[in-house]
Amino acid sequence: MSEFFPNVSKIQYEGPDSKNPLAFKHYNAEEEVEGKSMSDHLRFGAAYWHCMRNPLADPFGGGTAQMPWDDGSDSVENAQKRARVFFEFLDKVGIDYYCFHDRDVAPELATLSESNAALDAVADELLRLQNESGKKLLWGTACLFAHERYAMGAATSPYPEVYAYAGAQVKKAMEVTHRLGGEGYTFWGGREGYGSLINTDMKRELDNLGRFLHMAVQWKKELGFEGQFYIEPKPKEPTKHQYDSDSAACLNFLREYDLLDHFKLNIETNHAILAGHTVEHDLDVAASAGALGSIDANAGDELLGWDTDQFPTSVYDTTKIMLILLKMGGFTTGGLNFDAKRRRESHEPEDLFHAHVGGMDVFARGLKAAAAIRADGRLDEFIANRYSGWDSGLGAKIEGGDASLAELEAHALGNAEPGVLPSGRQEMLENLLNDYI
Ligand code: XUL
Ligand code: CO
Repeated sequence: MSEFFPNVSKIQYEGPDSKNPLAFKHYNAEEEVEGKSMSDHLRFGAAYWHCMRNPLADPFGGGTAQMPWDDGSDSVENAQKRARVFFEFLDKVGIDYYCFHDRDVAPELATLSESNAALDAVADELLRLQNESGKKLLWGTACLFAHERYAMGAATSPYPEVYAYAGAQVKKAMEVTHRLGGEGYTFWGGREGYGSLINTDMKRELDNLGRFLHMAVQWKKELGFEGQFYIEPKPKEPTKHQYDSDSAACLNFLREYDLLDHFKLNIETNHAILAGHTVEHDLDVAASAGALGSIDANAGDELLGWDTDQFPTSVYDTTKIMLILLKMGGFTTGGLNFDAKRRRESHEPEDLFHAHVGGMDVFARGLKAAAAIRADGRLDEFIANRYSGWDSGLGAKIEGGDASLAELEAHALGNAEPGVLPSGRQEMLENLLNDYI
């Protein structure tokens, strides 16, 4: 069997003292943290689109990525060969899951039937590779944003013919995801939004999006697909306003259209930041609604206000993410999908490994730090204490739903002023966090 990455052997855990750049210093798949292996906690996934299809272009210049295995053609053979390259990468880097769009794995051809046939043929190869390697599909999705027919949206297009094409694509992508044993299916509203309200009937577009997702729920039942549906929030880019702008907007949309039972959220780090939040904010909003499903792990750049899709490198950020995940009890169907690309300068195949190894290690450190903070207990204890007034007396009565404004008034009139409040101790708690990082 030919090797596509002859210079890279299987990445091993060598511990924190290792100087080998292609070794894990912290991610030790089998090591247990809070009674579960690191690989079970983290459930890493690799993004087919960034690893195999991203040429690393930018608005000022074309692609730089070296892909010596790719003949640049739209042939099924080329697509199948890419799948073999990808599985060698997964095996060597030690990532168990992957995610794809229909059009990443297989070419878009002259007609929908031809594209569907190509997708089936590539799915045959993906299934063979999965069976051979034990690798699994975290989620599949349909690319409803690249082709020019989707320039004005897909499920929110002003044009029913486009909407139908998008429906056909989702139907097929779900079928393939099901065939590959996918544990989830993601809807990212690539161009579901607007460039200007001046030419947009927003209410009509949102109603149509609601209908579209109900059709997907119906098809899921007919298929017998038991994977989890996710919506992935993003506030802007490519459109100026995306309807699924953040966790709160998605949850509101799902409630309004009676879809909340069928969907969870797939939160992407840099999307939350583009929405003007921290990632822990959007994760917490989703988790509080019982709807935190999966994570697209990446990072932005503090000085750039767009979706740079960089690999995560901040232990501080991963610690905060892991604190929320551990509190939630961990993933069920979801995982940490590296929706991240190398910089344009990192064009060699080997850079794919450096990027993922770093991302895996930084999440392993975040996991260990978060577990240590939980074991220490002072952070949780502080918060429990801060809100302990709600556990009994007046607080418990209010939380039990038994209080009226008249009773609150009687209480306030009959008691002294709340007085000087205890400190929030933000800096002390930030120091505590840093003690473990
Ligand atoms: C785009 C993005 C997508 C989704 C899947 O910003 O994150 O790649 O994750 O369509
Ligand atoms: Co994403």
